[in-house]
Amino acid sequence: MKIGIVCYPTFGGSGVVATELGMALADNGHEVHFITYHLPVRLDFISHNLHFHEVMLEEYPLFQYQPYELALSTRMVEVVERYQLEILHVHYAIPHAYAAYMAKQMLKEKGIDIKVVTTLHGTDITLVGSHPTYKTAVEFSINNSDVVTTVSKSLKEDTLRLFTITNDIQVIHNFIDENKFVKAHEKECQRIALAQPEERILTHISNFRPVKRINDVIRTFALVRKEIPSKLLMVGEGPDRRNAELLVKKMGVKDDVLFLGNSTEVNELLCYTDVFLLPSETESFGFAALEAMAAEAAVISTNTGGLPEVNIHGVTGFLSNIGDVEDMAANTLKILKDDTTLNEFKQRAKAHTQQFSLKNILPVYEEIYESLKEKVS
Ligand code: GMT
Repeated sequence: MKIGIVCYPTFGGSGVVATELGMALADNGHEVHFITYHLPVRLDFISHNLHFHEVMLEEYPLFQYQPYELALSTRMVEVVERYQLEILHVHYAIPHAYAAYMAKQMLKEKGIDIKVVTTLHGTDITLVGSHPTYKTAVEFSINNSDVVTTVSKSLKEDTLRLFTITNDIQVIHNFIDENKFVKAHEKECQRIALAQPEERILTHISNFRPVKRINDVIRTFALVRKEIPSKLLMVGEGPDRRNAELLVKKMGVKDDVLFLGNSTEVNELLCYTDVFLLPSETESFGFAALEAMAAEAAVISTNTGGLPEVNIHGVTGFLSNIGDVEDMAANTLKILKDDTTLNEFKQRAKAHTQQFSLKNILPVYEEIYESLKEKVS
């Protein structure tokens, strides 16, 4: 099929998931067109089935804010017409579902019936989407999509609780392409480059926004390091990085915390990891934790949102209440107490990712696209 994918092209989870989906669809023979404001960071042009269409913005002195939705819907119309796309799959409701609705109406005028699939990812519903500034438009665009999916059961419940939804919502969990993690593991993992043989490695990956509570990562690590020699890898960039660096100094753990910036090679960085820390305030799914588990890391997370669907308490890691760094540190120490226990957690984490395997999830999206062929809007 010919599918347009609209997403944020950044390091955030929704953009990464959308890009991985597009690449997997292209590998499976579909023609995939990314429509976004720059090349998605995870996109590698390995297939002639992958295309990229940049959304360009025009400066004009009157605009305090450039009207991105207008430019995006115009670009969607152009690409759908030119490449005869059958589906527009938009990831993250704001403003993508709204722009897709407008594109659909414009195409209808031209006699083209484009089908819109909207995947809700998390903050487009919880932190941002339900805010009165956006709520009416978000609700409208969810109710007027041809198909709506959420990345967890928890996010579906949040959507139904926060909005008046008249459309069906299908839960399709995020997925991972295990092959990418197998390949990373086959390469020799040069742990010694980052830590001494007796040290454990803890990792956190995010966009360092307040919702990720990265100070809790550092506080948890500081408690763990008192008991066990260890290093903390902080992967990502964002507004809370500076404060986190100050906290690391204040807590006297500066020499054992490495801030590595953004990375497109997370599977290779994760091969070093024993325990992945995700103490978020809210998390619709926790894709970063799933990637860590695929790389054989145990997970210490909060028990919020969709995290309990990914991280199973006492099996793949542990869940704690938001902000309870003592509990997170105590649980980390339970995992790290000896090699046997650590390896058991790692193996169970890896095994649990099988239910989020690309080979199971990709056909679900393909079935949705196929089913829409028959539907008349
Ligand atoms: O929270 C982020 O890191 C970014 C955000 C996004 O939309 O890019 O992530 C959301 O979507 C991810 C992919 O579906 C989920 O794994 C994250 O849990 C979700 N973030 C939140 O709900 C805070």
